[in-house]
Amino acid sequence: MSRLVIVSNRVADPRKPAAGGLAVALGESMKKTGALWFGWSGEIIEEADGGVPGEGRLHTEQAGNIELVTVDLCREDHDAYYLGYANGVLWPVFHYRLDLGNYEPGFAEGYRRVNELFARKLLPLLRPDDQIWVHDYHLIPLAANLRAMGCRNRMGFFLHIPMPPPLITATIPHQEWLMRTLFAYDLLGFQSDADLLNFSHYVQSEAHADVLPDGRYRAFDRTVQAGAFPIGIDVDELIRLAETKEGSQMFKRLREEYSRRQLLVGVDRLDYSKGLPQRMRTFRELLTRFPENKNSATLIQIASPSREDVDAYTNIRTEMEHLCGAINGDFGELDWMPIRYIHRTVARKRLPGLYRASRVGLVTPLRDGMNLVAKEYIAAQDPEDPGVLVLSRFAGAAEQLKEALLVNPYDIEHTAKVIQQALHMPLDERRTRHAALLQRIKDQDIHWWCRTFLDTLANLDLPPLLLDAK
Ligand code: GDG
Repeated sequence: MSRLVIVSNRVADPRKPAAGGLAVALGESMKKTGALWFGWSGEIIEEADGGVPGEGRLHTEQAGNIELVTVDLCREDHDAYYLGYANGVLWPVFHYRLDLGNYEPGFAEGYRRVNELFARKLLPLLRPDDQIWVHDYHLIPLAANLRAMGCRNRMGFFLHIPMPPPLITATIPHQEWLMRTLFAYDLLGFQSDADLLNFSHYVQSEAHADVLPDGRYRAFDRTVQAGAFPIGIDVDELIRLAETKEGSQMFKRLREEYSRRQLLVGVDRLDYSKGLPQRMRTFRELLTRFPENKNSATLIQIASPSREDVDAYTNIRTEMEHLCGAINGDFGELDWMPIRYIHRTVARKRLPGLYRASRVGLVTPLRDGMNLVAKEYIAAQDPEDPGVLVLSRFAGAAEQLKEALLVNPYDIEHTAKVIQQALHMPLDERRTRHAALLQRIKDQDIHWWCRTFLDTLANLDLPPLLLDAK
């Protein structure tokens, strides 16, 4: 069995409780074969302390049979690669926010430099039969760098965020180069069929790629397989967490506190892609249009701090504080506030109880690769008395979760009506919808996702051409 090599911007020890679902799931795959996990250490070396662009010290740590190898970045590289090109250009544009793209000269160069640095540091650690799985928009050109250095291993790439339509992609500075580098992989994974279709349109219209009879794409003297692999969650872990002492205590406390009221919940990173200001305006519309919700419907919104050194994130924080303050000021009573807004990260073990106590889960991003909160909300429900998921049709999850109430989050009036419908949905209908949703997220959970991607990569019938890659 070949060894698995994971490359992602950040690396987590899968044995530690703070590690997210992805780290745990990848950890399980890695444990089977032994593995190497490579990425940025999270350390930034200032110029005054010897940080040099394109250079970085390696750190190695053993976590069971998984080797964690990380590299430091100097300030200039970090700012251009991570804050600049990855989170100031690719993140907004891939989420259709051309207005938020910050196209400063030097960002693309820093991004290239760090990917080249990663390739240079990783190459000597590779064995000939390793399978390499690269994650996300920070590292798109990594395979091309590795190939240029002579690497012939099987390489797959998974894009966690949406793939936009061709003309949106075309706005990205250096996009021809960037998209061309995707052809250095053997397998490309997207979250949804819509993303796959956008990729397919792009490479056919902009790169004049041929679609081969077996569905692979051929351009730039390379052939690549592409597919939709919707990421899932660890459903069993969520159910287990909901049923732990702490989970059920959280649930009971909230149910008691809100016994005469209806709870709604939102859990998001504070990111402009998540549609939070629109959600707050929709909640205000709900209270105005259906006044019986006053003194009753309460929204708990957790907005965990994220990327606070990027300007657009500071702006959304201010906007949220203003909106929540205004809504609470206009509608609040001495003993009731419509919105409980928490701008902090809440402990993971508290989330399932919170989801379960909430009659409605609001997952209304303006654009989202998948959105795992939608799946966590379903997994945490009591099947006998489940809540209702209100889900944006612009989340990748909407392709799978058709039995949720799907909304257009830009349409505040209509979304408010749908939330009202969710608050009043009869028990029978709630159970039927929930059962179908739960089955789907169980069938396609995080373990299914890892297995399917890695099996596809391992079983690709690679023609000799690929092994002679440039
Ligand atoms: C990217 C893509 C794709 C949130 N607040 C807290 C907290 N969370 C956890 C949630 C969930 C995770 O963070 C967020 O996952 P999402 O999928 O919703 O969104 P992104 O972070 O944007 O992730 C996305 C994903 O990658 C996977 O491919 O689905 O589309 O954008 O697990 O529960 N966890 C804790 N406290 C919080 O306050 N403990």
